[in-house]
Amino acid sequence: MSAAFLSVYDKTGIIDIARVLSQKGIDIISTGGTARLLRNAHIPVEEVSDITGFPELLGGRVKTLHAKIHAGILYKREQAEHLKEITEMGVPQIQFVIVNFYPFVEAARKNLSIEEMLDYIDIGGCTLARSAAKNFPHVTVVVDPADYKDVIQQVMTMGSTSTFLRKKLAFKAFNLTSYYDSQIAQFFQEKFHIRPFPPESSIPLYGYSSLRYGENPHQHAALYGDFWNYFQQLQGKDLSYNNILDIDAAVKLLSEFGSDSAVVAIFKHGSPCGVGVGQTLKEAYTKAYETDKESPFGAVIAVNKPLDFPLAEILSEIFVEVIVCPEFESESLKLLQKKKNLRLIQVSLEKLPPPRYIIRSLCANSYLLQDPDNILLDQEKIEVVSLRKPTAEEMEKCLFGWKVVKHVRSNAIVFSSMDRTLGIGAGQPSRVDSVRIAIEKARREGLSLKGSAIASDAFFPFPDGLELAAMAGATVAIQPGGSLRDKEVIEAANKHNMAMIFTHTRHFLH
Ligand code: 93A
Repeated sequence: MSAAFLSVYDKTGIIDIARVLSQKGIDIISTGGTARLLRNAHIPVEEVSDITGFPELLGGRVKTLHAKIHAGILYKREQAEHLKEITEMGVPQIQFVIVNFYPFVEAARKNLSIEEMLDYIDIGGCTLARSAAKNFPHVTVVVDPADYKDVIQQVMTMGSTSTFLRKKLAFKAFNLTSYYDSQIAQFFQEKFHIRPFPPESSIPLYGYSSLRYGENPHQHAALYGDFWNYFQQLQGKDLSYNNILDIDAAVKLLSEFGSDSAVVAIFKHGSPCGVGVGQTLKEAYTKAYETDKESPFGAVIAVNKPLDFPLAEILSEIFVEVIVCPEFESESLKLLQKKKNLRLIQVSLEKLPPPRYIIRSLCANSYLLQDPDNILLDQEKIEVVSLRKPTAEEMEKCLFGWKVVKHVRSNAIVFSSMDRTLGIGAGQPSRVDSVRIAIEKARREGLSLKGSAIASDAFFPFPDGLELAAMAGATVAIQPGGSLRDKEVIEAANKHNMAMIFTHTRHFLH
């Protein structure tokens, strides 16, 4: 004989679902208040205490925490041993668990005393939900009255529920119990003035490692997830929070380029200060480094090939914080190991899964979540908007600049040739300032922007930035387009005989 266990605080809709189950010949077992309500609605109910032989104890603190109830939920239907045990012990065969919990979260908003709040911590209900969710191959668990209609519909038509629905409901149950407990933990943390780290109990606690500190020394920090399954540290000080951010940004940039040529990216504060491509790592590094010889002090340097001796020699002479590469050749490792603090990180770029989500935390205990920006340029969609078409070479320069600009903090401007950056302007509230900075840096490094491409992560809102670029020597521009003043910007390009292409894709990076 199959049974349904109903124990709900929020009694919305419970009579309807109980009636359907009962009409289908399923026995209803309930706790005090729920049983009373159903009985008043003329639905036959058995009280849990009649089955367990125990009254509800301690004023209701122990109602359903009984072996007979949990065995009735947890037994494996296909296992002879389990069936034998439950038959011998007179355990009910519970196929449905419909439960919702004492409203701890709502109560926490009411400024009650800790004593009062303890009474809102549901123990038995959560345990029922967890037992039922664990045994989802056989048991349907419903923790949200919004799901009653699906269960009713399936029970009416099939007499039972589909595996698909049971899986979904089991997920919901564990999702709710984990949230519910996280809220209790948070309440205790606040009330007991505990400042553990990590404090966000809503973030899963598996696979995290504490960092020495956060963005600044007075901030606690931790790293979550599978990072250390992919990155291997061979030596050096522990990675800092900021190192990890730069490593992440640098490997994302490298992933744009594949492994045909050697590529070197030098990162500081979340933006590249130079990117170079070459036959050898040394050549690629030189191009990257020459973009901005001032900034790489204390940088993260990421390369896409095994680190060879010629580059290791150069890097051993300057102060960098982290070197990231797929592998260190043994001679390089020997040399670099002399710098004890230098962090050496190995990572297989091809095996590195891209992020599933980008998460940013906000005030008001809120989070922003978005997909990662992993759209690649669709060359079919490129639109030439200037009178003059870009030459094949100019196109190459644009494509290089576009790959880089996506990884520069906004407003982002990159001057480039076909295989290297020539000037980068990052993180300015005004786009024209980013252009000015990129030009100024190129000038400082003695680099000519004549014949260069300018890449802009978002449209030029005014012609001014483009005019400056043209005057500095750029002959081609790549940008998403889409400004109200596109017409004026295109006219400016034409006036300077510049070629310009629109990608119709924006790559803001805030
Ligand atoms: O105090 S409890 O954690 N102890 C229990 O054994 C227990 N079992 C179910 N509270 C328990 N419940 C909760 O009682 C359910 O989660 C539900 O919220 C409530 C339903 O009680 P009643 O049917 O008496 O209104």
